[in-house]
Amino acid sequence: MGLRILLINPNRMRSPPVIPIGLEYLTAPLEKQGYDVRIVDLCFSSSPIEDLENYLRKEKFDIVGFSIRNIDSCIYFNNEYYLPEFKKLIDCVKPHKIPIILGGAGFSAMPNEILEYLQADYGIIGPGERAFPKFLEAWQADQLENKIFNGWNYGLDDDLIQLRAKRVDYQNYYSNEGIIGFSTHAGCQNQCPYCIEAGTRVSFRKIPNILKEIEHLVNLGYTHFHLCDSEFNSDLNYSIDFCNALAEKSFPLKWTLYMKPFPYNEKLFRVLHESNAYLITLSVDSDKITQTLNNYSYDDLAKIIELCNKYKIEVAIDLLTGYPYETIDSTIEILKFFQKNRPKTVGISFYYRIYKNTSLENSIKNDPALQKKLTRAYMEKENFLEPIFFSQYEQDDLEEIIAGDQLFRIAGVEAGVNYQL
Ligand code: B12
Ligand code: SF4
Repeated sequence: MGLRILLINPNRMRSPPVIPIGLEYLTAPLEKQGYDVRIVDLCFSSSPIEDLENYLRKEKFDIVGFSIRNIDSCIYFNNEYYLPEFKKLIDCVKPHKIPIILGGAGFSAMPNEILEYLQADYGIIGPGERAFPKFLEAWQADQLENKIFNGWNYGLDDDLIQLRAKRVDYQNYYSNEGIIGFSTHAGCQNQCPYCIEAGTRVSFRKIPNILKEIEHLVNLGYTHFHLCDSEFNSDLNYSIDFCNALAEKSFPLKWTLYMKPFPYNEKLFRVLHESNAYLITLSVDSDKITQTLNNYSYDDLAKIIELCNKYKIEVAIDLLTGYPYETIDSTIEILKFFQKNRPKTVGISFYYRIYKNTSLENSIKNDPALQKKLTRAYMEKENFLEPIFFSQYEQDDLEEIIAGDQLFRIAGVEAGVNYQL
């Protein structure tokens, strides 16, 4: 037997709870290498530190991995910052002198800063299916060049068939309004200037393998799914092929997905409908520069809403507005547009969470006028871990424009995600 690996899900955010599929997806490639893998899921634990300590006392491990999915809740109103809670869990592992490795979407956003803050030993950014086994090989051979391994260089292992739901108690999630995730690809080539995923290398899973994964879950009785791609439509042909293949299977399921406004065509919406997609969350910016960078315009938004109506798919807009140098007229224009071209809902965010190594960070760094519109003081050696947002509006400004129209809701003021609408 090879190494004994403990993978920990410290994510206790439960509105809604999210199955740690990142850790599940790592299990198969690690086991393929002969490693012994355990998952400890602390999501529903009422005393996570105690539970983790008990687990560590019971068994011996060669390396412990933490999945850092969320740094914080990313929304200004009622913001929650999770790293201090994770630090306490990491501190429990320290006395056992077991090396600690970090990974996950949150970790990948600011790996150096998080590694230092949490005082962990190593980290992998981006997808881990290929990178984690490579890391372990180099680690055991004492050939590591850096503490941080770049998983984007390795991509996904498209030969894997992920037969999941063995090591995580799905019932707990299902009965608390959590739904089952699956992914078709990783990465996004769009250029949203505030986004930690912008420009990440795209790699795809093989469609027949995804269908086997879904079939396995459906056979276990799970029928409600959330796509876990950054945005579904990175490659139009692939998206259409996936929907066609899923529709052909006629599984008794429904699914919801994130999409960006480009690329698309009518066929995409037809096959989405045929494959039982019932809700699209569409990421939209009112800022025209960002729209142009990502190849779409108001015409595309109008067409997408029309096609969703035609094919009976609900559309929920995730709207970001008030980007640096954008004017209030631009915000009014988009809100008026949605009043006329009505989707199911429009969630409005006008506070931009700032992350290191994004264009937004660069703009803020170079313009003291923008620094005056931050939600906390901009420190000389700002590391952006403790949540910091840019906003040029007050809630009242937006409420005035919305004027009580129930179509709109301000993100974070009320809890809930789109599929719970
Ligand atoms: C789909 C999604 C959702 C869905 C999840 C549906 C579901 N049932 O699973 C919903 C809508 C529910 C959701 C909610 C939220 N989300 Co969300 N979500 C995503 C999204 C698009 C995909 C996440 C995912 O599952 N990916 C697929 C899996 C396989 O990948 P993964 O978890 O990253 O794991 C891989 C690697 O990271 C790595 N890895 C993971 N763990 C580990 C551990 C080790 C040791 C190693 C070596 C490697 C490793 O290997 C894995 C396999 O390749 C990401 C963006 C993104 N593209 O990552 C945002 C994202 C994770 N979400 C985010 C946020 C903020 C939230 C919310 C807090 C929003 C809110 N305020 O309500 C909630 C949190 C809910 C919760 N309980 O945690 C942010 C986190 C940013 C941050 N500040 O940290 C992200 C990054 C989006 C963004 N760009 O801002 N989300
Ligand atoms: S399209 Fe979505 S995932 Fe891609 S860069 Fe923009 S916000 Fe990020």
